[in-house]
Amino acid sequence: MSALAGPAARITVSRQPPSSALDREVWGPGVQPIVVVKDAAGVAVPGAVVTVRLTSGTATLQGTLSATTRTNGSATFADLGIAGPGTYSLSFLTSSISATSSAVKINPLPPEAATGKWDPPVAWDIVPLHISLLPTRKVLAWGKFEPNGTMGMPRLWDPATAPSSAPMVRVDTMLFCSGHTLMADGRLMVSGGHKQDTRGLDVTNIFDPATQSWVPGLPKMAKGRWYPTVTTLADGRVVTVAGRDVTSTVVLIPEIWEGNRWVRLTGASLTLPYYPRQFVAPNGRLFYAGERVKARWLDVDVVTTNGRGRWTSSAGLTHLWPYNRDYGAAVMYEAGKVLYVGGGGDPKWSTTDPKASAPTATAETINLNVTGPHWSNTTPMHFRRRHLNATILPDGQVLVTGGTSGGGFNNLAGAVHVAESWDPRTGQWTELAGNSVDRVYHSVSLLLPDGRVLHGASGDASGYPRQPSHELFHPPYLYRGVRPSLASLSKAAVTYGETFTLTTPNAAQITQVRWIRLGSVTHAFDASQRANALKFTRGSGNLRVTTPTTGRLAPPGHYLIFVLNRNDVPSAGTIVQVK
Ligand SMILES: [Cu+2]
Repeated sequence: MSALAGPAARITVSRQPPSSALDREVWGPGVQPIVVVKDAAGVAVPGAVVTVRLTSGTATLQGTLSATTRTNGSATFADLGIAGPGTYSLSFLTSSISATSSAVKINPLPPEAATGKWDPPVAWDIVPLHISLLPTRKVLAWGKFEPNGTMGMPRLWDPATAPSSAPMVRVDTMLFCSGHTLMADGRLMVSGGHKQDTRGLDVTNIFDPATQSWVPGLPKMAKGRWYPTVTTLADGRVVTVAGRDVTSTVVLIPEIWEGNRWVRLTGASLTLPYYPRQFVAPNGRLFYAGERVKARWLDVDVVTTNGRGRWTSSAGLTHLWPYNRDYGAAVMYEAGKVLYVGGGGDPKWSTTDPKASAPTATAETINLNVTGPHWSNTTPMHFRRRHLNATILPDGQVLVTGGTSGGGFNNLAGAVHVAESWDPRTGQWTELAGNSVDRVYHSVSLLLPDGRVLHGASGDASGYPRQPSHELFHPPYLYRGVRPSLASLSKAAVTYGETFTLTTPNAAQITQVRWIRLGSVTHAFDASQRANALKFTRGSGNLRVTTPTTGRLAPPGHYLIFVLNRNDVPSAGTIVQVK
């Protein structure tokens, strides 16, 4: 067929670029230019390589700057955009013929594209200081007290509605100061609870999002837990570490949920502070990142003369900042890579490690994928913070919100409102817009499926102001023009090392695919969130995405999957389960 066409003699623009767009915006697939190449007799010329450039000006044309004509003589550009405000035309060139597009006006980015934006506070009738995103896309949250001072009851909130009207989900134990995380099957494990301050209950509560109810009659733990951390392991078992029991004694022995009951890991006796910041590592062990100066490994299956379980450490696991990072935040922002940021500053904090008089702005990272891992400094935040929250964003950056720069346990005078984000590619922090409410001790942050971040709560403990509200943060990526859209997944549940199909009209524009595990947050730590960049190949109208090879890299459960373009603009998230 192509042999019938003569040399290219005529080129026309059959679909013009957008009449206006934002600086650096990746134009949507519906306004990417199409050109048609024909020979002198009007016969379509296939296989002609068409290049594009700007006719004038100092701006930069971005994206893939060539396209090849198909059988019908048309060539569709994939991901063009222009960096640099102004008005431009594109020139399409093949052989020695060219065509010029209509004008494209490139508008400067709004300030929010650099700083993001906060919505005004939204009222709750409780302080949502324990908060989890469920696989149903609803949010389960509870505080210490009801407005009338009785025991706090969970609320099941649909983010499309007003939180003050969220229905109560009754539970028979006080879940304040429990530990919680999403389980492999999408239910929420809640370990321990509140007898009174510093005295924990030994109860197990599991919330089933499918039935919107609590599972009754579960076995109890050996010890009460007040301020424990609960982590879902690579094989779906769940381990509860630390906290205080009903006699206010620090619980030394972790317990593991396996076969629907708790088993004590008596070989792993260790004094750890409240809400240890811990993660499943690529070696399958649990990595305790802090707040103690020395990080540690927990092996839940090894058996020693002391019984099952063992803690170990090594020289590189000692933090560079030589003080407790109490109420700092930690995130595993990519498999095996942990950021520990801020914390410290309470001279009365009860551990044997050295204590600083003011919180730190410093941040450290560790890569657990290598042998002999060690902490390294990354750049410090612009503000000292404790009681900060750290949230993994769809673009791979880590958002830090709230906290206080002041020394002492919870220094309201030092409340920090300016948010910051850390880019793992550069190690740099960027100052973002500030929220309006002091959110310090008992504050939370949670990534929502649409890519916004809920920052809420604070207080609800004696002596500190109650903040029964949240504010939504719109990250800068929501102000950089049209977002890619993720139409569908070929399946709702995937296995490890599996390749599945993700349908998106932006397939030709996607440069990253990332999933982030659903969050479950309290006390400046999310025990459930973690992220993986996923490998993929581009097809026509779809991507073939490959899941991590093992639960050690991505513990089983539900993740929000996002696709991103080369301008780091993410789609909204779709929930997928890996098991
Ligand atoms: Cu508390």
